[in-house]
Amino acid sequence: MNEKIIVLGGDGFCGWPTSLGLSQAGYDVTIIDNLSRRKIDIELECTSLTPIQPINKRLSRWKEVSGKNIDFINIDIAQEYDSLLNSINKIKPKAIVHFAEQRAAPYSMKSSKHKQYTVNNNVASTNNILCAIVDSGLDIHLVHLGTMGVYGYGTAGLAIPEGYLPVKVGENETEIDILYPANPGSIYHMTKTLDALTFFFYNKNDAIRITDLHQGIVWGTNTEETRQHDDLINRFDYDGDYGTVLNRFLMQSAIGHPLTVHGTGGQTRAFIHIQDTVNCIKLAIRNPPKQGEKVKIFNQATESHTLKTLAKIISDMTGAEIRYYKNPRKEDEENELVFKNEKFLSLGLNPITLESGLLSEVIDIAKKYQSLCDISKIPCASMWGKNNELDTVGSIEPISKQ
Ligand code: NAD
Ligand code: USQ
Repeated sequence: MNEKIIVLGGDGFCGWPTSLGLSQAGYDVTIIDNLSRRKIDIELECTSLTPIQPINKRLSRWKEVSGKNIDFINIDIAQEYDSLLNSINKIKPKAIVHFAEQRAAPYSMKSSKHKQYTVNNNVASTNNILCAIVDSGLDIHLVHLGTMGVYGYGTAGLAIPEGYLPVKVGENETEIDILYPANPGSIYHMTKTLDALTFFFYNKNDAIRITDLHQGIVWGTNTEETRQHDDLINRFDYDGDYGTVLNRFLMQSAIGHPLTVHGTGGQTRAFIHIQDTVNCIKLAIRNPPKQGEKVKIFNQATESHTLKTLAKIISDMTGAEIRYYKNPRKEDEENELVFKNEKFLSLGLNPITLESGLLSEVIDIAKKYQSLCDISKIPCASMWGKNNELDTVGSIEPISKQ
């Protein structure tokens, strides 16, 4: 019998291609999702640039294309604890992959309601899953999608380790490993740092086997499986709340919009292609922590770049104009970022980098569906504080706070 996996949040940008990738790899996959991301599209009056199909159409097309079945259960895991527990007891999965959180930093900063929703949804979801694993009495490996943003985006002065920082304490300078100090840059990122403490506790108290993947910004749309049929296409967020920077720049270049660099463009961030997200999760599932081992933390990112470098690469490829906008966020206008990622490399990850030619695939997809783009949704209109102001005009010169 195939090993069973539950994918929480399996209808989302990372969860959908991962569910297909795991199904293709021979796992018996069940998606649990409350479709809240589709409801947020309605709230924001914006859709994915790519025409994503309803979940049941996605699944029936996958069955037709691959011959493989994926089950779907609609549960709000932050609010419907009994249904979550019943599903876990019935399915008895080997692993649960947890994508089911509100993941956009700008959306989490939009208003007090959005702050409350993000905290309530994300913190309760993670706690409920862990509670349910304990209640089930089953030995289930939890694989969580965390973020590189838990480390903060100031210049760290060291290569950021994979989760734990060795420090020397006391007169004898005894060396201990502590969780790397949390430094969230948004309410969303704060929920991820709270997740990390929650994992620490359940691992210590209940010996739950947990892998926390500190993922960088995901780019790309298609994977080996989503390419197999138009109805399997992945979502592509381009709006000011959910669109992430590299995919936004690629899409902007495709439709003739200036590339929207915030501030000076000196911010350095970590990146990973969506196919590598899928590959990393397969590797994490195949390499669970041992019984009693502390939470396993991987940095799930393959390269880092400043935003101005990314803009220059895309502008050189496409001739797109680069413009600088007043930064809606409170963040360092420049930072260095060096991180370790040896753990996935040692497990055999062969990273897909910007040089791999896939940048043009994303531009082609954006061109193909450009008629579905609402240009009015491009500006980042969620502000981090009262002193941040909406800038829809931009400048040809970098904008420094000084
Ligand atoms: P997404 O919003 O596209 O997908 C999240 C999915 O979870 C959605 O389908 C949503 O409906 C579901 N969901 C949310 N709350 C739920 C709840 N209470 N009950 C059931 N389902 C719920 O986000 P994504 O881009 O796929 O990100 C997935 C995970 O990966 C997130 O936890 C995010 O923090 C992490 N991550 C994403 C990126 C990125 O660039 N997209 C980078 C690093 C980490
Ligand atoms: N930015 C621009 N122009 C834009 C959009 C963003 O300059 O048009 C800048 C932002 O100011 C920021 C950087 O690009 O400095 C990254 O912003 P982003 O929206 O691409 O990414 P972020 O908010 O960090 O969040 C995304 C995902 C989140 C994940 C995180 C990984 O939405 O779920 O956790 O990437 S990480 O950044 O490593 O923390």
